[in-house]
Amino acid sequence: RPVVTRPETKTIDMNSRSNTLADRDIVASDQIFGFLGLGMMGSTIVKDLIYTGHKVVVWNRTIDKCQPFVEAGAEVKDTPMDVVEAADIIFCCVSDPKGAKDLVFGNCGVLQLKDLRNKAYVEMSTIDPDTSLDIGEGIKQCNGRYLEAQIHGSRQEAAEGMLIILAGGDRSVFEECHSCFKTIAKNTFFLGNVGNACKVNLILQTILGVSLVGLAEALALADRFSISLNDIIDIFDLTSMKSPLLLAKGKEMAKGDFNPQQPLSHMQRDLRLVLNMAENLDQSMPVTSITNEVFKHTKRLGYSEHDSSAVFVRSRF
Ligand code: NA7
Repeated sequence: RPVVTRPETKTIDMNSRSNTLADRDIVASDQIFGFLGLGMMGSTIVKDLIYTGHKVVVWNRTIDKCQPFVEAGAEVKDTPMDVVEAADIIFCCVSDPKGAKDLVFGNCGVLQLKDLRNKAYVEMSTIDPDTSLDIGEGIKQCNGRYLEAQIHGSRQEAAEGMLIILAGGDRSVFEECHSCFKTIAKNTFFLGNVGNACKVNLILQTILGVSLVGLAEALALADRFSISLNDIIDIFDLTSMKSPLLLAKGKEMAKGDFNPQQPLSHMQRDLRLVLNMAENLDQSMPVTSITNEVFKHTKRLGYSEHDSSAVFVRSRF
């Protein structure tokens, strides 16, 4: 069993800007935007929203993470419910479906306000379609509007304003979020009803997860033959199989640099959600099942917080 050092905890650099932001010609909406969840993704998004002139009210479970945003001009609230009271459109960006549901249905959660008329709720946390339908229904029952806006991309892509937004639900909310989405994403898709965007996001994650395990196994085999991994990557780059992401992940595997761009725990969470969806449809996904087991095992080895490319470590055993 390898000795695993935890990846360095990064704090957000409030002064960094993506190169593309200045060229985007963003006219900030004058609505007040609430933001629940200041993890790596949430922080990066809120920092850019403030920079492009949006009025932002924030909350995070660990309150210390709010401080840099106060200094940058955001208002901080004590509970999710307080954020909803103060804002017109509320974004949520937390780790998983359970966290996303807690913030809506839990103590001091969004629905404690009871009357959400003139409010809109936008779910950015990666969740499954059923969770999104439940959240959407809860918001609707209190007369609010709901949009799922799944963010596809790594932390680096978030820092560069190059995410892809996959949205489903209330089209008017989608349109009212235009200046926010333009700030953080290179492309935005409206995919119809609630649930559709979650499905598309998880389908894309399936492609990514399966590809990473294939890449890791192939590089581990090369390593057993003592073939230089850098040579394999250079040759791979010349083939029609190459993709920017697989090249980048291959280089990380070769270097053993697993700085979390997309944490391994998030990848395994996504595969679990995919398999639950497939189970409900009796859809057979044998390769995805094995891929999930591989990520699960790598988690047990201590690589939850590392990048998904750390799956290479397990393949080398
Ligand atoms: P991080 O950096 O791991 O941050 C996770 C955030 O979620 C962080 O703000 C956590 O608060 C928050 N969180 C987690 N569970 C809960 C519960 N139960 N209640 C309240 N808040 C919670 O993840 P990322 O920012 O990279 O990713 C966030 C989402 O974007 C994820 O779904 C990705 O797939 C897309 P904490 O600071 O720990 O108190």
